[in-house]
Amino acid sequence: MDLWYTEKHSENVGITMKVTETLFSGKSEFQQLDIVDTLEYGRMMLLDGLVMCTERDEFVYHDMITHPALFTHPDPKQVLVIGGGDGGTIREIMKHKKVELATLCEIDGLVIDKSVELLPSMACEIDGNNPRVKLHVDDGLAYIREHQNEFDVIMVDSTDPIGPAVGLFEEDFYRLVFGALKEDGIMIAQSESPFYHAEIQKNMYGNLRAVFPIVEMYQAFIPTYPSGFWSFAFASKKYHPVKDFDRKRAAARDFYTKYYNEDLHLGAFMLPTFAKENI
Ligand code: AG3
Repeated sequence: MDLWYTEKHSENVGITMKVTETLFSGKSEFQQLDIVDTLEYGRMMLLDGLVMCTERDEFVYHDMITHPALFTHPDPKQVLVIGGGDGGTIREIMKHKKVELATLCEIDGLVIDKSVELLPSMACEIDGNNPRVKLHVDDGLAYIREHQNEFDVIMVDSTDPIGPAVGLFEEDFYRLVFGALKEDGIMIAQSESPFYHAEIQKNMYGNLRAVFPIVEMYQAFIPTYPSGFWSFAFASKKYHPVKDFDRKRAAARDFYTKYYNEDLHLGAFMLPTFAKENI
């Protein structure tokens, strides 16, 4: 039998992959979770039918949601990840020796459990064995309300703004994030595709600008996401991701990054005209 999975990226376009095996399929209190094996991209996690990550291209997303902020902030010690239950973001954060503690606040415990079981290359640091990682199964909004003025960097590793993540794109949430950061803190959030999601971006970046003095967009090429042209928001109280970037420290990193490097850090903030119009 030939089994193919399609995620529609618009009414008329989608991405289709040949599936060899369904490893898990089930519904949590929050969403539908599926983990399947594909011929081209390896194991793949879907939430409510949308591609979250694949073994083959997750390095792009997880390098880019973490390293630009961690090489801009001079001394990131306390880091919070909201969402990110697959563990890929925490895995990259752990490569930074300056980080004393990374907290993962994921609303859906099933995503963490199934990632540890079925996606070990991503979830290797969230299996409960790393003392520098703290796991919290909780709503991100509720969590940061109780943890004001605590973090150097906060990364919002969310799904699209439908379902449980809607609140993570709103101004009220960004105000709470602002308060949860120390006075020179940085927030990163995945910010959808400039090609397909102009309206979502305009709304999201408007909300960020209402709260943070420095707001920039940067891009990454992620083959399995809508259009492949993906983006992240860099919202900051003090440090600018290009002007305050410590190129020497990034170049001297003592770990391998398959996507990120000190040249790409700067290049990622250079945007095509149509993307600039969304921020
Ligand atoms: N976060 C999901 C990005 C959104 C993808 N959207 C889509 N396929 N329509 C990824 C989580 C990885 N840690």
